[in-house]
Amino acid sequence: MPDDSPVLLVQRDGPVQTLTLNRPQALNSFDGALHDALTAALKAAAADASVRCVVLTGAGRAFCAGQDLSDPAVAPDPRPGATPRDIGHLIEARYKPLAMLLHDFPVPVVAAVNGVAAGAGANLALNCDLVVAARSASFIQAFAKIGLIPDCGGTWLLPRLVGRANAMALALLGDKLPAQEAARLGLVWRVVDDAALDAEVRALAGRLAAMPSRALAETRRAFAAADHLTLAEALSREADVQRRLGMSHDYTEGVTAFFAKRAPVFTDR
Ligand code: T3D
Repeated sequence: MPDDSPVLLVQRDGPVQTLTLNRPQALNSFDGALHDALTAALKAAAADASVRCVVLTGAGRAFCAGQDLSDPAVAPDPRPGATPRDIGHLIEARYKPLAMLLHDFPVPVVAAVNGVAAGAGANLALNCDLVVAARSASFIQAFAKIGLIPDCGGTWLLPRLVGRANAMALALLGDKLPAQEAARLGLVWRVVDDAALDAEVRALAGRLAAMPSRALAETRRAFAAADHLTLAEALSREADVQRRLGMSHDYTEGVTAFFAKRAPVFTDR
C-alpha cells in the first residue's frame, strides 16, 4: 500500500512553528520531496511575521540520516561503464540553499535532536542556532565512510564549533558521537532526558519567541561576520548594528519595560 503520509509535518503553536521530518522508515533521510517540503516550509515561516521561532525535529527514532542513499536521482549506478552521477549538482541545488536559508533565517531556529543525526542530517542540526539533544541521540559525520567529505556546511561549521583537532577526528573517522560527548565538545548546547525533550524545547522556543527577533538575528549575523573581521572592524560593526537597533521600537519597549518593572512585549522582526 502506498505511504501517503506527508514527508514533513508542520505544526503551529502560537508564534512557534515546528517542522518534523517525517520519513521514519528511512530515518528521515532526505529525498527530493523532503528537500522541497522543508525548503518551502522554511521560506514560508521566514516570510510570516507572526512566526517568531522555528523548531526542527524528526519523527520516530532518528533526527535525520542525511541524504537518502537509495534515491534513484543520486544513488551511484554500480553497473560497469555506467556514467557517474553529478552529486555536486545536488549539493549546489539542495544542501547549499538549505544551509544558507538557515544561516540567514530571520528568527531563531532550534534543533530538537531526538535521535541519530548522520551525514547532512548532523550538519542540518549544526546549522540551527541552538541544538538541544535527547540523551540517547548521537551525531555521526558519516561522509568518509562512503567516500565523501562533510557537506551541508560541515567543513565550515565543525572547526568553528569544536576546534580543528576535534573536527578533523570527527570527519576522518566518522565515529558515532553520543549526545553527552557532543555537548562536552561544544557541538550541541544542551542534552536532556529523552522524555523531557519536547517540553524543554517547547519552553525554550516560547522564550525565544518572546524575545526581540531582530536583535537575535543581528547577534547571529555579527558572530558570523566576526569570523573574518579584526577586533577594530568588529567593534565598528557592533556600533553600526547598535545604531540601527537603537532606533527600533523593540529597544524603546525594552528600556521602557525595564523601568516600568514589567515584561516587555517585543514586536519587531
Ligand atoms: O548523494 C550523495 O550521497 C551526496 C549527498 C551527501 C549528503 C549526505 O548526507 S552523505 C551521508 C549519508 N548518510 C549516511 O551515510 C548515513 C547512513 N546511515 C547509517 O549510517 C545508519 O543507518 C545510522 C548510523 C544513521 C543508523 O544506524 P542504525 O543501525 O540505527 O539503523 P540502520 O539499520 O542502519 O537503518 C535503518 C533503516 O534506515 C535501514 O533500512 P531497512 O534495512 O530497515 O530497510 C537503512 O537502510 C535506512 N537508512 C538509514 N540511513 C539511510 C537509510 N536509507 C537511505 N539513506 C540513508 N541515509
